[in-house]
Amino acid sequence: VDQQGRRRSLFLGSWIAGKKEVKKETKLGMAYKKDDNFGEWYSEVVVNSEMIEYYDISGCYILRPWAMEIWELLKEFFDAEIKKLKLKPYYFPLFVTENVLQKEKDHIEGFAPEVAWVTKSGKSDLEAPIAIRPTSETVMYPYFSKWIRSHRDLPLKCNQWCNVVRWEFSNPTPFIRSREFLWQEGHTVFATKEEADEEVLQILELYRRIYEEFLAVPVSKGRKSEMEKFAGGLYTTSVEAFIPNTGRGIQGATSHCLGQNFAKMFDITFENEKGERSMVWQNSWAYTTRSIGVMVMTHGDDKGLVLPPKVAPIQVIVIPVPFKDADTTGIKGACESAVYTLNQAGIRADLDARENYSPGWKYSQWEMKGVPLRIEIGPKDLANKQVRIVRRDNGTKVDIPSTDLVEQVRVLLDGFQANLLETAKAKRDACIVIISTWDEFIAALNDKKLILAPWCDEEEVEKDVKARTKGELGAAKTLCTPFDQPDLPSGTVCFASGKPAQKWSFWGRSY
Ligand code: 87F
Repeated sequence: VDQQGRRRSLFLGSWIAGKKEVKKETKLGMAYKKDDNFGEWYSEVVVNSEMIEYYDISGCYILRPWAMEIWELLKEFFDAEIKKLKLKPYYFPLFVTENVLQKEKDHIEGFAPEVAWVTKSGKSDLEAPIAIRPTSETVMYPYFSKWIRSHRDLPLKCNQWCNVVRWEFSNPTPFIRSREFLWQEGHTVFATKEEADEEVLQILELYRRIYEEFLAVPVSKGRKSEMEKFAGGLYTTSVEAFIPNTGRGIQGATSHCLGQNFAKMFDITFENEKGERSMVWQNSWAYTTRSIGVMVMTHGDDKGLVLPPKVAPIQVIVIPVPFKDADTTGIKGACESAVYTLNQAGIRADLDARENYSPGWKYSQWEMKGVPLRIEIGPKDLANKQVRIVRRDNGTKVDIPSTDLVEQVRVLLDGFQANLLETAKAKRDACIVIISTWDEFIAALNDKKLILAPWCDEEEVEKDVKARTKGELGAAKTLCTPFDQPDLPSGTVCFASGKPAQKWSFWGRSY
């Protein structure tokens, strides 16, 4: 698909009847509808909302302030939380030598095609090619080995915010699958498995909160199957979201217990209290700018983006509505004062005082950008000492006295945030089907459902399901085994093998 061709916006000219002049306004419109052509709709939303600009390297995107400010808000929350857990900030180099990268051989094997290499400086070949980090285990762990000597050096808790490069070949999508992306990667080292186990879940809970409390996206916490876990680790936990329009699951973030595999490979040992050499226990965990894409897909509508207040760079946009011989100065003053009052109360409000656009044009632009609340102040509002507030999620309008501004806006923003999560949860839940047989499984899969199935938990069976569902849309696989398990009556059998079921797992196609 021609990426550039997706950058489509409608240019509409409007004729003001009865007037001599033609009032030319370019209007950003949505050409695609979410339910008709989801892929094109998504590309259009991220571009028209000014989050993304396409770039001339496939799979690479420019993140504009409207996206970066969201990332910064997520970062602010997460960074403060992990600092409470005593994580320290680090920055390791972007580059890694072939030698070191290969140290992780068994686990890097499947990933090798995605590693990007630098082979030249200017016109001359480098002595040896240098890889660009796809993740930083091999960059960091040789130094962990050096820095850790005794139990007094533990735990070591490292986090870095950075970019990574994975040269993907399948269908690049802004935020969701890009060849370079931003993330945080946490790498921690403990003396005991118990400490590592505990942290895996603490971090997973923070990831749940990012999705549910900030992005208003419902997720399931769970454990990955042996096939789907990070092969280098002991076990993998994740938060999993679901996109009803495509019927695909999407991994929101992962928190791994690496066990002692890397400790063996990189010789990370310490002298314990008894003076004996012991192997460390490690974790690693990450979430990425993909989370922004999941949020866009979940809440966006045919008018564009819909932003949860907690991550909206602008929560309230104030628009003056002067018409006829209105007191323009008075209206502008009332707007400025509203913005000031809201800002003083810690609410992200801004004034759109541009004079070369009509109020109507501004309404659609801020709707496109997903701003939760719009405040309109016109002559009538000015006279009545009130403002009109319009909600982006359901379009409802209320007139409120200016004196109640802060209080009412707070109530509306909280309600908005809660409503988005509730609505998304209801839509997600409506897609969940509990099945018990292979035929029901296939029917549900074709119906774009999120499938909860009793499973024998055997790798061979998951392989078999993958093989039997292979096709244009991609194969079905386990998304996770949710921690929240329904009853599993004894005698329940696996939907795919007929063997005794061990657990309920989520299955489906995924991103
Ligand atoms: C792509 C190329 C090379 C994923 C890759 O999940 C290596 C890899 O190791 C690779 N894609 N992975 C697994 C990453 C595991 C782990 N790393 C730290 C995480 C969380 C953060």
